[in-house]
Amino acid sequence: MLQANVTVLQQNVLQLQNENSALNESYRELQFQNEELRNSNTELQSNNEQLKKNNTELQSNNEELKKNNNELYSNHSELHSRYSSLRENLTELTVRFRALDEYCPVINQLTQKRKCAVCPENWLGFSGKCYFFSNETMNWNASRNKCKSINGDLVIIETAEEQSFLIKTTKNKRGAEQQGKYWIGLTGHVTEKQFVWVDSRPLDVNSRFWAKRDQDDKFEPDNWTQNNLNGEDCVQLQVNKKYSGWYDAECNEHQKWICEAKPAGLQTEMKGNRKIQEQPTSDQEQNHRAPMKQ
Ligand SMILES: [Ca+2]
Ligand SMILES: [Ca+2]
Repeated sequence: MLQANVTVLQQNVLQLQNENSALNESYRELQFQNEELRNSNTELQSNNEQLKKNNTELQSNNEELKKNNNELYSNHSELHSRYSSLRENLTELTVRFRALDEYCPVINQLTQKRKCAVCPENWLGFSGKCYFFSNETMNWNASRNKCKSINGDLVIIETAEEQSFLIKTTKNKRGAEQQGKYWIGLTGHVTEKQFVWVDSRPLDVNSRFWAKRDQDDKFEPDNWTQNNLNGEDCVQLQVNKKYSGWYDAECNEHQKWICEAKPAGLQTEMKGNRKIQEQPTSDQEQNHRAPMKQ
């Protein structure tokens, strides 16, 4: 009996020993897990600190951006208002610069030196030259002599701009129904084939503005011989209802005339804001060119 109890006790002790071992094992395992959790916790705390720091930084950045945005918006408004004001200045300067070029053209491209034109009373200034439009009528020779007597000569037309200015001015001068006809400084006296300006230069083929006739849409010059067998040796600028430009005509016709002269030189800076007439626009009807009749 005693022996049997000892055996049972021994078995119990063995079992308890096994259980103790298992518990020890579990304890070690729990200690290990506990250690791991502590580490994780430390790490999470550190991450949390970092996130808090980042959040503070982002908030501060956000404030800064808001400030910058407001500043940019205010700069934009200011720039927009300055831009509008500059545009206004540009428009005004463009008008004034046109006047400057017309009355005081650049005479030296290198130094940009300008010379201002001063035209006599009743003469018009354009691009550094002075122009006189007569009200009387005379033949071509007498007209030329009149121009020479006032230190000029019949007009020599060199550019499309000059042609446009003359057309525009004669259009403004003529009555509603009246044709405008003006002698200019071009003749075909020497030979009909070669027109020559009053300064003896031949007509530049790139700068000629012969008219297209209103009645038959054909171009001048035609050296019309029906009225005079000598034909037509003198040239006039005509402003018609449809087309305007140069016509060859009989030199003995009595017509108005246009003189051109150099202005009195005055080297000065332009002062004030002189209001001037607008530059003539390029008007197609003023620029018809025809090959010369050979
Ligand atoms: Ca000229
Ligand atoms: Ca003719």
